[in-house]
Parts: sequence; C-alpha cells; structure tokens
Amino acid sequence: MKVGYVALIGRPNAGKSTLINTLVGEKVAIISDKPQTTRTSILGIKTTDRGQIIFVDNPGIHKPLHQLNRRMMNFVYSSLETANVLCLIVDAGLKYGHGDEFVIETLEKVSTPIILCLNKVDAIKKEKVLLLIDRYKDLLPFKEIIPISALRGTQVDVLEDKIYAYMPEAEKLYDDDDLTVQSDRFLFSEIIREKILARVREELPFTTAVYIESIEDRERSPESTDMRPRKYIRATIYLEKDGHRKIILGKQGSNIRDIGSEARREIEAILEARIFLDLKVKVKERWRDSDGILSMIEGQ
Ligand SMILES: Nc1nc2c(ncn2[C@@H]2O[C@H](COP(=O)(O)OP(=O)(O)OP(=O)(O)O)[C@@H](O)[C@H]2O)c(=O)[nH]1
Ligand SMILES: [Mg+2]
Repeated sequence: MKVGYVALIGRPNAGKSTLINTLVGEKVAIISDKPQTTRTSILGIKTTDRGQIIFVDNPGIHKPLHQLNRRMMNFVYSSLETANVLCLIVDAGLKYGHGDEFVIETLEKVSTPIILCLNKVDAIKKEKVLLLIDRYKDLLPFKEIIPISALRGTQVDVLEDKIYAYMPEAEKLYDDDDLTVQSDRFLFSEIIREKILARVREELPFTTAVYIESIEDRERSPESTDMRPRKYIRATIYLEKDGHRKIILGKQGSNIRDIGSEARREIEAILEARIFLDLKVKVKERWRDSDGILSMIEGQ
C-alpha cells in the first residue's frame, strides 16, 4: 500500500478547495469566489486499490495582518512540513505578480517535492498556459507541471497518478470509506459561511465567522407525515461592525432567511434529517484578533 499526505497550497482563490472536492469526489471544503475562504487545514481522504492519499486543503498563502491570518498561515506552514508532496495550485488566468513571488519565497525554504498545477485551464487560451509554464519552470525545481481544471476535473486523474510516485509504502491510516475527519459542527458552520460568502462583498467576507452553539435532537410531532428524525441547530454569525448587521439580515430579514434555508437544505441532505436552523447575529469587534474566539471556532 502507498500511503501519504499531499498538501494543496497556493494563493487565495486559486482553486485548492475545488480541487480537493474533485479529488475526493465529495464536498469536504467550501468554495467561494472571494479570497481567503478556507481558514484551516481540511483533510480529504481518497482510498483506492493502490493506496490511500490524504489530501490537505489549506488557506491561501498571503501576508497576514490579523491574528486570524497568522493562524491561517500557521496551518500552511505546518502542512508544508508534514506533507510527502506539495501541489502548488496557480490560477493560470492571472498574471504573475507580487502574490506569486511571496508564494515562491515561502517555498524556497522547503525541501518537500513540489508538483505545479496550472488551474482553470477551461477558462483560458492554451498559449497563455504555455507562457505561464515558461514563466514558472525555472523558479523552483518542480517535479511536474500539469495544466488542470479543478472545476471540470480535467487532468485531475493525471495529477493523482503522478502523486503516487511520491507516496511511501505504509499501512492505511483511515478506513476505506472515510472521506474526511472534520466534525459535523465544523462542516455545518462552514456550509453556513459559504452561503454568506456567496451573498456579501468587500470587507464582510473577511470579517464574518460562524459558530455552531448546539445540535439537539427533537421529538417528531405525532401528526407529522415527515418521518425523518428532527434536529435543532443553533448557530451564531459573528460580525465585526454593527453596520454589517443590516447587510447580513437584508430587507426585512430576507437575506438571512435565504442564507438559512440554503444552508438548512444542504445540512438536511447530509444528515438525512429534518433540520431547524436558528441563526443569530452577534457583533464582536476585532474578533479576528481574539485568540479565544479563534480557538473556539477552529475547535468546533
Ligand atoms: N473556471 C474555473 N474556475 C475555477 C476552477 N477551480 C476553481 N475555480 C473557481 O475559483 C474560485 C475559487 O475557488 P476555491 O476552490 O474556493 O479557491 P481556493 O484556492 O480554495 O481559495 P481560498 O480558500 O480562498 O484560498 C471559485 O469561484 C471557483 O469556482 C477551475 O478549474 N476553472
Ligand atoms: Mg479554499
């Protein structure tokens, strides 16, 4: 059996979470078109006849300004240390710039083998990809350079095949049907955050966090025809400014109602239960610099 860890790294918004979901074949990480969506390391486990690959999705590599971002970068650093191979995901539609330079500088100190994935090739001309390969090829001693589309799944099988060359012989670490190790609470809080991220702009994506307060079983009422078990989930949405409250709530609460019902439907499908989702909004100034709140959210 070949068993090992593969860290997915790269700038924010490059498509790392999209790729881990495609690789694992299930949604283990949330996705948005805003940068800095992923805030912790997230495992996606893929077991086949050849072995078991533990993919580790990570926050995007960026210069941290808040404690939240320093903690995000610490997940990246520890992932760089522990992985058997790194996949550097680059948005091939973007020009090489300062953000990419910072990524290369970060990786110069690392001795782990690196595979470069030029992502989003479904959305760009082939010539542009070739130019980018030329730009990247001498920056680091990449083991492979693979153009991929995480969204469409193009060449993702090729990537997986190449990865196996760097996996050591070992015993499996997880059961064959394990896809992730994240708790339900963490997953549900992320699903709620994903629905928020899809609806907000500017600073709100960076200043919103979600914490699941409780998940309780509820009795089914005798006259109900819905035979699914019932669960009551209480969640708090943290914001940094009072002015953000009305954006999240929307006109007569329409925004938060939509966020709630979208998240509820997704959680219902996962738990095969009828869900009552109770969302509260709390303003906590500078939560991004509060280790107490950050530990609480990471640890759920
Ligand atoms: N066209 C196209 N879009 C993609 C592809 N992969 C990802 N995207 C889009 O890129 C955006 C960012 O995707 P994510 O997977 O959230 O990116 P990420 O690298 O995890 O971002 P962070 O968590 O913020 O670091 C989303 O709008 C995706 O739909 C791809 O192969 N093709
Ligand atoms: Mg992500």
